[in-house]
Amino acid sequence: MEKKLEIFSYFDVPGTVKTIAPHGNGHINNTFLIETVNLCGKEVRYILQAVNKNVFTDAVGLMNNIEKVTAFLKKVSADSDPRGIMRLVPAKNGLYYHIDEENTCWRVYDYIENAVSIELPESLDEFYECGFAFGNFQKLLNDFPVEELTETIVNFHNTPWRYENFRKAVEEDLCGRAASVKAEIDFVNSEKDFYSVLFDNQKAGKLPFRVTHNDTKPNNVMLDAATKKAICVIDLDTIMPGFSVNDFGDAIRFGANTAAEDEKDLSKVSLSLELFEAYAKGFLEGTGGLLSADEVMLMPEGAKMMTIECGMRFLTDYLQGDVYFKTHYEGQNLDRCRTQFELVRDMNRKWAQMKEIVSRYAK
Ligand code: ADP
Ligand code: GN1
Ligand code: MG
Repeated sequence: MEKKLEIFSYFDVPGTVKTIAPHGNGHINNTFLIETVNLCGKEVRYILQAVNKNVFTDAVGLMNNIEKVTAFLKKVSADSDPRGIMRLVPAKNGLYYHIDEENTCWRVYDYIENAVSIELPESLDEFYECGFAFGNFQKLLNDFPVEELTETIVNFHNTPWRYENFRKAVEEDLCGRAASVKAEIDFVNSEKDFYSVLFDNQKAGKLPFRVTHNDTKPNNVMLDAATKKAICVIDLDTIMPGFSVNDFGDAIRFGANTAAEDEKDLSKVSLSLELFEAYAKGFLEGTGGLLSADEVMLMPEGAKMMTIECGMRFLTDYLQGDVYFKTHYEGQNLDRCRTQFELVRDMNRKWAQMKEIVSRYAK
């Protein structure tokens, strides 16, 4: 904890640090909750984060994106809740980050008080709220000058590229694991004709690029602890041009699954159509009518795309020796990939119902 204390001292925070503890369930960055007592004796909390440098190779570009996006949101948002937009705490060097001697980029955010982030939603209303928050986020950023954004992870949701990358990982088989996951590899190959569907629609003029969040897990939204109303969209590292339907879909793959992302008992995995609809309603109401009928009709494709893509990414990481996603036990990426593929199978079975639900919302 010594190191974190030193890093925190580079930020412009008056007062004394009381405690530092690891925080949250993110798969990428290292997140810590810092409790301080300010000069008036009041307890003030912060989030200290080390940006994952294996994942984000241009941390400065990433931090510039976050500065620009949060400043833009401040201009366009009518929200009166001060917790509604993430606030970066300035460093003493005049920037909003500190780069340490190992070239790791650190940042500090105000801690969002009296709030919770959820893993699996406990009610339809909670998931509706997450949908509204991400839909509204897309609406607020609609006029953001996209050319000012650095692409923090190139090809992030380019599923055909992800598939090529997966094929390479299978061929290289760095850890000698490919033979033991033949069924999973065969499943990825069996869906190969699907991977270009969104780009095909984009080329046909039916699916525009928008400024999207690209990592819309429910635990990337803070809800008010008492009312469970959405307060703030967090985890702003992957804001880039993308498809609206992927911001819809990534939340479905995580939150409308009836089981946890790493559930071992696959009989527990299924798509809840009730949660699917609650999120769709929230998301579309949040966008305030921004999306075209074509985009709305492609929401099921977004859900399936994000689920199979994420499964493919977990399997690729398993084949490459678990070097990308944080894992807490051996084989966790394989468990994660299996739940995603099981969910895709269930989506295939429920395809007509998913289409029917969104068709009710298409103008
Ligand atoms: P990762 O990129 O690793 O997912 P996140 O930025 O999503 O990292 O942070 C991990 C978790 O920490 C979030 O899911 C949330 O629970 C918590 N968290 C992050 N930032 C804040 C904040 N400013 N206030 C309160 N909780 C936060
Ligand atoms: C990662 O950072 P986190 O935990 O919110 C990942 C997402 C995956 C998700 C799978 C930058 O999200 O793309 O969908 O794990 N983020 C990055 O749970 O790769
Ligand atoms: Mg996160």
